[in-house]
Amino acid sequence: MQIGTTLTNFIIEEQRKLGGQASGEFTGLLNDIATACKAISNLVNKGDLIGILGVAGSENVMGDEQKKMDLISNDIFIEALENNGHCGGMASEEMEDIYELAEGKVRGKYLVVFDPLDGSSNMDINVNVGTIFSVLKAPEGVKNPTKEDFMQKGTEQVAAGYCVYGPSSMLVMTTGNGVTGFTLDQNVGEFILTHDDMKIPEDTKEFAINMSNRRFWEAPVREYIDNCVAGEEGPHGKRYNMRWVAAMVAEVHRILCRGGIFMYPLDERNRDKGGKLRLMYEGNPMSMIVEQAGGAASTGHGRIMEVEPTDLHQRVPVVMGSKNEVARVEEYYAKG
Ligand code: P6P
Repeated sequence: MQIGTTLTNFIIEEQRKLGGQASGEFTGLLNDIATACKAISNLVNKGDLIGILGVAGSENVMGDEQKKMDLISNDIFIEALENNGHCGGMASEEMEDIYELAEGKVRGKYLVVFDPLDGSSNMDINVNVGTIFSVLKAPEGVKNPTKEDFMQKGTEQVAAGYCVYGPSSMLVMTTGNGVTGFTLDQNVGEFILTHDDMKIPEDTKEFAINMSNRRFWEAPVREYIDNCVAGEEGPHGKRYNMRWVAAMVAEVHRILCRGGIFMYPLDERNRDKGGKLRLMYEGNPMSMIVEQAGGAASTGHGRIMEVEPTDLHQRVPVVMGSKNEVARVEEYYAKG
């Protein structure tokens, strides 16, 4: 029986391509992230058998109610990343400030920003949830990074990825040379290469947006979606399908598999906050993945990865997926 290419082997092979310049620290970091995702997958799959559903009785810095698994997943990431000397600091949706490694821990040169369990409200209804991660480099020589050291544009990311926990657990990542997908073999305990060089079709007939917010949308979004719903007779001349899973990881994974467009635009409710989704650990990592797979990732007016961050929990409007459909939405915004 063939084991296949494990994520560990794949990462080591990627390091080997870099020749002698690679220290192995990046390889170690990605393996630490994979270990965290395996541990989270193991718990997510047990659900109520181990009493991990429901709320934790606390809120995160954005005032979102935290689920038990939000906090458990956050702790798993911290433990996986702070003990091996590859990570110099972390930031997470579930922590107000950056996480400074405990005294005595060896600090690596990479900063990791993550949403440990995106879409966690789906846990209680047994629907997809996921982990999103973004890897930045700490400024040269910085051993005790500050929040300012995390304030890097999405174009500075050295790696990004997600793990979607669904019928199977899949880790999808990029280090800047395309997008690769690995499926977790629960019995072997390894992520196995199953999706080499994932590409997003340039066109699509499938959109993902929370339609219940239509009355809050700006005019360009309302016009674009109304014209999608108009079908073949409408100005887009095609019949669209709609999906909404309420977990960005699941929407983006579907788009990587078969194309589509995912939108969480600015609306009347979230305008003063700058949007709903967060730039550093949702918008930027998913934008790197989508662009590396040949798609586009826009605020509606320009690349998400060009947005200059000023806060760990800064929000950003999101329009990402099949590049010709994203361009169509940008035309609606440009028309005003
Ligand atoms: P709504 C999950 O809470 C999340 O941050 C994204 O993963 C998801 O796409 C979106 O919010 C869902 O938002 O308004 O439909 O609950």
